[in-house]
Amino acid sequence: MEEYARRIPASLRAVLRELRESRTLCALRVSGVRVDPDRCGPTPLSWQECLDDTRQAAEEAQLALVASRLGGIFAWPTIQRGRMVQNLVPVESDRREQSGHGSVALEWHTEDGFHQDRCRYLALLGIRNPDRVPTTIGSVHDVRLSERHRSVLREKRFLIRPDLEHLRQLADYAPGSEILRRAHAMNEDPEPVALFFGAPDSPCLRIDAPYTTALPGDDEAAEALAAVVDELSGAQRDVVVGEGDVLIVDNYRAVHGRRAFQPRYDGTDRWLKRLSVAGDSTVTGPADHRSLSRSAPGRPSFL
Ligand SMILES: O=C(O)CCC(=O)C(=O)O
Ligand SMILES: [Fe+2]
Repeated sequence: MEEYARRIPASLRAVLRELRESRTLCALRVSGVRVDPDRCGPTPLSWQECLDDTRQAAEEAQLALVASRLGGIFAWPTIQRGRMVQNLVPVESDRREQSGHGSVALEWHTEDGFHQDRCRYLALLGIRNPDRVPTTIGSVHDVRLSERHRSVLREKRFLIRPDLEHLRQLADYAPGSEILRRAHAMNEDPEPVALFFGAPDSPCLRIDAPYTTALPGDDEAAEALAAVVDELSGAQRDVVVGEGDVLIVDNYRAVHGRRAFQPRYDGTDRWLKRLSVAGDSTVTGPADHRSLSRSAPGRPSFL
């Protein structure tokens, strides 16, 4: 991998370094990845259909190479059977779901916001996107909040429940397992967390709009949550991930989502590849819980 990583153009290595080192940049779109849509085949009708499909290996390798400049790439055993590069395609039976397979508006979120070990960066590659359906992005730097709200957001007065996609895929894949029991516990009895963390003058955030609440009875936290939700909603911008585009989102500094669209389910729909990159734990401080593991290079999967 190192040998191939060195062949990434110097100009691209430089902007990736800038993203890694910057305290204000929150996303980057790179164009010109070589995608051959004919070789890739028609857009699959489900993620299961392409679990073992190798026709997009060249595209996936390019995505992995670019992403690996930012940190260690990893996958969740709970998502798409632990596939390192996941397929995001509209699925007819999921059209109303808040997931990469729905086609209603996907509300903004930090990826896997509920989890301590969520990714630092999320990388998306466009295989095809003929209707130019936008991904949405909102930066924490664009939110204006009172000092009071900022300090409340730094306290462990919020709950973020796991998104249903983790629970659903795990229930299908490992019914009755210990990990499923723990995932349910995170849903039923989540640990209170802070939504803002990191340097006070350049905060990081974790939040997942549909799954985040203030602690019951904590009106001040509820008010701060409503304020940040409002500001992030106002800060959203559209970014189209077209064929051969890679979008990298700093999952500590930005939220993302997707506009609603009209799928056709005929092999011509929007098709993105997704990869997660692990972060530098010094930004968040030591982990205080690790109840749902992920598989990472060099780290055995818990399943
Ligand atoms: O489809 C997109 O543009 C984003 C999907 C997304 O948020 C995700 O899969 O995590
Ligand atoms: Fe997402």
